[in-house]
Amino acid sequence: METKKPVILSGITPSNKLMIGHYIGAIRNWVALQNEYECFFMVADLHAITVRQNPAELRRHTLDIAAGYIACGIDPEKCVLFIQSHVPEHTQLTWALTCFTGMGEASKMTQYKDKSQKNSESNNVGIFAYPILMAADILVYQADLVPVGDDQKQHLELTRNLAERFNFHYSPTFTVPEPFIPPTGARIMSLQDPMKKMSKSDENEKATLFLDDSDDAIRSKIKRAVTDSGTDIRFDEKNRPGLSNLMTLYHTATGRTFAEIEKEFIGLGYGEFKEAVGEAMVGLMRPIRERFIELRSDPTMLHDLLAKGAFISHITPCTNILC
Ligand code: ATP
Ligand code: LTN
Repeated sequence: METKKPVILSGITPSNKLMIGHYIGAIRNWVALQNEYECFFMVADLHAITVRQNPAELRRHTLDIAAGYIACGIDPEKCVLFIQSHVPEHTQLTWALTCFTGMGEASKMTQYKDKSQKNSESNNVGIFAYPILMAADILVYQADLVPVGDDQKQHLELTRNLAERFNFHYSPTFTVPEPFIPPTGARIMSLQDPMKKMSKSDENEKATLFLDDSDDAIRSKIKRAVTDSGTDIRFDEKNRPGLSNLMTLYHTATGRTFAEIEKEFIGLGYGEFKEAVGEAMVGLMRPIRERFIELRSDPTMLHDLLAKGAFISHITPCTNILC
C-alpha cells in the first residue's frame, strides 16, 4: 500500500512583487521539500486586502507571484498551486477558529501591533483577524509542516494553540503543524537599514532586491548597501548586521560556508566583497528572472493551472475533515 506523504502548506501575500527575502526565507525551502511532501502553495490574496488595493494591480501581483513560484523552481506537476480566494473553505474555517481565539491572544501578535500602529487611520478588523485566516489556511489542509521566514513564528504558534484547543474541546480534528524556519536566511535585512527586515513594501526601492531586478540594478543595490565602518570580512550579525546580511546572500548564492567566505576575502576589502556578492546574486537571480518573463507571457496557462489547483484544494478539505 502507498503511504501518504506528509502535507506542506505555505503562501505569500501579493501586496507587491517577489523579492529575495521571499526566495531565501521561504520559496527555496519549498523547492527543497517538494519531493518528500504533498505540497499546497497559494497566493494569499485575501491577506492582501487588509490594506486597500487597486484591483488591477492586485490581479497583476497575484499572477506575478504564481509565476514567481514556478520560476524559482516549484514544479506545478508535483505541487498544487492556487489562489487563496478561489477556495471558500479558508474563510469558512476562519469563522469557526475566530470563535476559538481570545481577544488577548490576538492582540498580542507583534505584526498586528506594528501594522495597526503604523497605519492607525486605515486600521481595520481584518488586520486584527489576519493570523486567524492564516491558521485556517494551514489547518484546513491538515498541514504537517509550514515553511516560512522567522517573522511568521508567532502566527504559527497561534495556529498550533487553536488546533490543540479545538481538538481538546471537540474531538481530534486537526493536525498540529510544525513550523519550518531555515537555519540561515530566515530574516534577510534591508539593504539600506540592516536593523530592519527586507520588505516588498519598503518605500526605498534600493532597500530591496526584487526577483525581476535587472543585472545592473542588482549590482548597484549591492554596491550601495549600507554596511558598517569595519574593513575585514567577518560574520558578526550583532555588531556588523549589514555585512553579515550580505554574507548571507553570498552564502545562499554560492553554497559557501561563512568560514569559507571569510577565508576567501582575507586581505580584501568591502569593495571587492560587494563586487563578488553582486556577481553571485546576478548569477542566482538572472535565470529566475528569465524564466519568470517567459511564464508571465502566457497568462492563460497560469490561469488554467491555478484553476486546476483551486479545484484540487477545494476537494482536499472535504476528504480530510468535513465529510
Ligand atoms: P506584508 O508586509 O505584505 O504582509 P510580508 O513581507 O511580511 O508581507 P509575505 O510577503 O507574505 O509577508 O511573506 C511571505 C513569506 O516570505 C513568509 O514566509 C515570510 O516569513 C517570508 N519573508 C518575508 N520577508 C522576509 C525576509 N526579509 N527574510 C526572510 N523571509 C522573509
Ligand atoms: N501571513 C503570511 C502569508 C501567509 C501564509 C499563510 C504563510 C498567509 N497564509 C499560511 C504560511 C501559511 C505572511 O508571510 N505574511
